[in-house]
Amino acid sequence: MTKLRGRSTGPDGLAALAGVVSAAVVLSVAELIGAFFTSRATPLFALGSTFIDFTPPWMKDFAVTTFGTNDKAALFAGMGLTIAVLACVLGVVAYRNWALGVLGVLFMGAVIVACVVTRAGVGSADAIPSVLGTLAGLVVLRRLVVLLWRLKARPEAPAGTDADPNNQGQSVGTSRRRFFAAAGITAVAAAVTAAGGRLLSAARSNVSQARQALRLPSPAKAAAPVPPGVQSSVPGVTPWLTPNNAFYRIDTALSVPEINVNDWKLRVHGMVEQEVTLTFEDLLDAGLIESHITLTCVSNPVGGDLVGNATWLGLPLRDVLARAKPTGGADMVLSTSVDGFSASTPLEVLQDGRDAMLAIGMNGEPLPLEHGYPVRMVVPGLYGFVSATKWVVDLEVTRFADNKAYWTTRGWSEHGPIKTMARVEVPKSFAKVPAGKVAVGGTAWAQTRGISKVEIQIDNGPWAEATLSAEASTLTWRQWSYEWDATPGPHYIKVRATDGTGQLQTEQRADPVPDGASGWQSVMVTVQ
Ligand SMILES: Nc1nc2c(c(=O)[nH]1)N[C@H]1C(S)=C(S)[C@@H](COP(=O)(O)O)O[C@H]1N2
Ligand SMILES: [Mo]
Repeated sequence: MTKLRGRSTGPDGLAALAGVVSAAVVLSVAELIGAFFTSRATPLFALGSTFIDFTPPWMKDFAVTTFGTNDKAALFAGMGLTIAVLACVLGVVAYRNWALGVLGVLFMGAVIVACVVTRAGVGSADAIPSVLGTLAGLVVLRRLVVLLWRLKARPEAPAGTDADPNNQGQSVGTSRRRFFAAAGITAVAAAVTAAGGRLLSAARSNVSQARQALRLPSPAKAAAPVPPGVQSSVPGVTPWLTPNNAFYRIDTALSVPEINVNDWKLRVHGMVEQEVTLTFEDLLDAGLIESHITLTCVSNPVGGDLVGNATWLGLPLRDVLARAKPTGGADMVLSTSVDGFSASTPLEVLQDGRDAMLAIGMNGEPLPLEHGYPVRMVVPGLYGFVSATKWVVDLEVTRFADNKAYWTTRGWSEHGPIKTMARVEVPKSFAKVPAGKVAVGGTAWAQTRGISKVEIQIDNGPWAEATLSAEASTLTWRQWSYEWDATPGPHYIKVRATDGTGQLQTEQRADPVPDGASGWQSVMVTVQ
């Protein structure tokens, strides 16, 4: 008790607390009012998205390697901490010099509003939640600071006499309690307001229900049947077909865009003879195809799991382009999502006959919201960052010389063909296994080229061929298994693949930046 009531929590400490509580009010009020505006326009989402846009490639790479698909949670945590520190400073400034504090708060409010209104697909009216939130925060800050000034106006208790009932500690204590009560009540109110805002926006959004009610047509051209034996015989190897809820998710969207199918439109323009606009209805009525395609993220490290295999339903992009008729000289299609992400895909790849599509279905369901509902691109053989635009709304036929995509302006490559890769999944790295016959298994991929061989090397022994599982198509990954006669001690299992053209996977180690990781994976296991 003495600690709280004594000089250890000086006025600056309390002022910092006032700052944090006021910041919570800014965010929660904006969150609540934001339920009636574009969901991506509340301060936290807008600040976070802006931060992501300015993330240098090494930091994106670090975030994905360190936090994997939890990178967004990590970003929110980091942002929360930064905001808390800034709020402490602003609280102290406001306590010492109110006018300066107000300026600081208004400046922060302006930064938030700037982040909000510069988001793609966000209108200037979307600034309203942030503006009202900032004003509410200012009112609360004023109230708390006034309480602190009153506290300061009282004569200080003489040192070491806190427990003496006859000194002024009583009234200082009362003021303190009043401050803590006000701060506490406001903090609780802010938490309730924020939770209410989240619930309200969830209730107001009906996109998720609309998705559930949506029935997709069957394809005009069904996918080639999956041959038996695509799954590795080794227990514990990844399922050959990745269930939607286990499919990796990578994107810059902090708040998943919510698009109504009735509002969705795709504009195809640029270097075309005929500008084309497609509605969702148009897609449903067109000749849809279905295809098994393995998607891979360029940020996937050697041995990583940012890769998944699904059955996609969609309209071939070559059909879409045939309607628009690209003019000579065009060599790229810049696809843009509703939230401003963009990808540059070579025009020829979209016309060369591979199953590149505007996908609406994933494993027999409409696309899950976080995988691009209602429409995304899927292009076999290219990393997602140059091809797999989710929530896609715009295709511009253009030239690499004239336009740059989202990640290309941030240090990543312009082109992104998928590199041949093999991965050991069983046993896991650093596993302890009993001596004798050990089942080794995993997956390899080289989309559009296929996998013709996977080899295993134990320690520095000879390379031995693994048994390949059946191949569904060259657009999908291929699993493998190998029986290892393990002797006690520590051992290294190394893996490498050869693609369908006979090209051996490169041993050359490369980081994901700028165009994908490479190298042979090696896992260490202990045989007992
Ligand atoms: N709108 C949008 N689409 C996007 C991205 C993005 O950030 N925004 N990321 C791309 C990247 S880098 C990859 S690897 C794939 C991942 O798709 P998935 O999340 O469905 O697995 O989406 C691509 N499409
Ligand atoms: Mo990616």
